[in-house]
Amino acid sequence: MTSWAGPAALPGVVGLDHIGLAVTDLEAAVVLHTEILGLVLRHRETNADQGVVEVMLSPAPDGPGTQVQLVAALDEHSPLHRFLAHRGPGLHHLAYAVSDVRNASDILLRRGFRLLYDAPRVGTRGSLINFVHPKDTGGVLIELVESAAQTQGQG
Ligand code: V0V
Ligand code: CO
Repeated sequence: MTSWAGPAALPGVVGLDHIGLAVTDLEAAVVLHTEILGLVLRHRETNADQGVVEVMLSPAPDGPGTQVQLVAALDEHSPLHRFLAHRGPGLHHLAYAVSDVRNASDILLRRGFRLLYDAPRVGTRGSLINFVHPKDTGGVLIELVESAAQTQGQG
């Protein structure tokens, strides 16, 4: 049976932006996802604030759609380094596209969820991001992403 969001549900979730995979060997993971699985490499970026090198790939040749984000630790201080040491490579986070990351974070905070940052930080391609603690969301690290286009009022 279809369940519709109630009035207290999070507003402005506009899509599943990406699925984050923690990897130890970024170049091997890129080869797997492009040469074997046939995804298209769309973007590569180092995010020192997040302690990661990340690569965005898309299964759709004619548009980005939901993407796969490969994330590798930049150094041993990275949260990714800790994750890989404890749990090994694998699914790391789910990123929902939201129309307003501050608003979404505030609403979740008021409902008792732990947000990792007091204010959004910069994510891939100039997006604004925050995370909900995995212990509050059934063991899944949830990222909220407001794309740069949305921030600039273009989308
Ligand atoms: C840790 N835990 C996770 C988890 N990371 N559970 C599910 N998914 C994850 N990704 C669990 C871990 O197994 C422990 O459970 C517990 O949480 C505490 O773990 P910990 O090792 O002590 O870790 P903490 O608490 O020091 O740090 C966990 C958090 C940290 C989530 C707070 O990883 C963090 O700050 N993450 C946000 C930043 C991040 O991940 N950036 C990389 C993506 P047990 O064993 O006690 O049951 S960057 C990105 O996506 C970008 C740039 C983008 O998209 O634009
Ligand atoms: Co991400």
